[in-house]
Amino acid sequence: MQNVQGFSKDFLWGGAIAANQAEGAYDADGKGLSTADMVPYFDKKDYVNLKELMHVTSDSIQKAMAHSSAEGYPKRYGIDFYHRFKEDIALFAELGLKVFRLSINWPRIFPNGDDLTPNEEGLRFYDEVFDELRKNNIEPLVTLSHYEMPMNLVLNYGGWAGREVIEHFVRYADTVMNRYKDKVKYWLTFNEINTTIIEPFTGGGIVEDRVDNVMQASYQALHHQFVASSAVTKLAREINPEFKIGCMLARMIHYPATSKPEDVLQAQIDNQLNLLHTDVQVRGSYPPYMARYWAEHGVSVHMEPGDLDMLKQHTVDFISFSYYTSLVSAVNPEEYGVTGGNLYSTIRNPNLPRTEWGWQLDPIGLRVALKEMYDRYQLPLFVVENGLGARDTVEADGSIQDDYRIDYFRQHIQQMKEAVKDGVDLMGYTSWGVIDIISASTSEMSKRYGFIYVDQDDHGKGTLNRYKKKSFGWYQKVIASNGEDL
Ligand code: BGP
Repeated sequence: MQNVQGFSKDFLWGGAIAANQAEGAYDADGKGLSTADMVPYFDKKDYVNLKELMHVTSDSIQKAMAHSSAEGYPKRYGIDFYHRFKEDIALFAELGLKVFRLSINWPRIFPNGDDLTPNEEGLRFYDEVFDELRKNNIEPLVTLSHYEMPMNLVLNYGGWAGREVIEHFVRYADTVMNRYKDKVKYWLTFNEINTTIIEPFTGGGIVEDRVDNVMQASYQALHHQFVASSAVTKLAREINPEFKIGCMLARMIHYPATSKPEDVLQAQIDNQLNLLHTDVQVRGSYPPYMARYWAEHGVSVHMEPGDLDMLKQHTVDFISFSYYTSLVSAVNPEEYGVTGGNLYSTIRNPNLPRTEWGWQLDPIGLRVALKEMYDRYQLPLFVVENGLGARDTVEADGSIQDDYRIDYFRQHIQQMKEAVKDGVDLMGYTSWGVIDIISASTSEMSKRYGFIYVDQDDHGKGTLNRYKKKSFGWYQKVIASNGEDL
């Protein structure tokens, strides 16, 4: 029976980051180049045309591969978490985090992806990080691939469109799950797996100008990720039956622009295309609506014998997702104005405020998403990303008065609590960018999410000192009161 009063007493309050946006040290201790290392700082501030912002081409890759420093490539230097993790984890402990979501940087472990033996120095680094977390009573929640893969797999296998990548990923997962089997219990296979369709390079290592048909390549890559994810789930259960394996979706809830049935139908289609991913990973099979969609778009996904069985037999233990904004669908979208978001732009919703980056803020949408996903799957849910990207100002006295961030979190956590009272089985919540990191979509440092401020500008200048923002004390109170004191 759910606790109608609010969050369960073992609710996992936490914070999240990703290796490629935080660690830096992009070529230290044997690490190979990753897809994230190819993304330059982008000076144009067109936050609506995100395709352009996140776009990586054969030419830009060639340039990046020849560029042998971190300058101009912010994800290569991150916030130097690689060298400062002890200081950061001490701050997380002070904040009261019970769980910390991070990712393992795949090319730190297998620099080329297809190497047969792992890089010991990379493995040692995560041993130290997990030990430090455990010492501070913080449970790690680990994503195996968060928006990066070894570049060699992109150049030589076509990224995830290449079937061989499954075997390389499984070897990587086998290595780290065995190594950390007593240190890590919660694992996610792919961050925002739907990104492979929306942003094929970031999600699937697909260079769009190197394939004939981007949509075809993306769905093929996604299929390989589904199979890899199931194979890793199977393996995980053999390595340690106590492991809990989750899928991870960028939940993009679509509202119809009007009550016109055509718009309602369009919103339903868009919601289905988003939930396709959890349908496969939770229910264990492709939903019936995909056959027609693929046929109408000339997509034909090649599947090997045994693939569908693998998907069926090894489904996840829990569902995690990110939630930042809601989207709007219309049968004639060109009749409306558009706004940004980090994965794609959407129609403007006149009922919602927007950030400078065009993200529409919708706390109630989080409750809707939670209820609807629990209705659909009846599996424990975990909100593993939610947060506000904003520019912060350091006052003359050194303080950062981020009341806007407190308001954002208060409203979202409030709605989450309502969903729990509605009966949703919610395991935990990890706020995104618990400490300021490099933005995934814009590579800016100045789009900040943290409760902890990092002194660094968009061009990598600054002391890298960490400072507590006003929101730090607020979130500390929220955790200490188990979500009662908002
Ligand atoms: C999610 C990603 C994160 C992340 C966050 C905020 O889609 O999983 O890696 O950074 O969005 O996005 P951004 O950094 O673009 O503001």
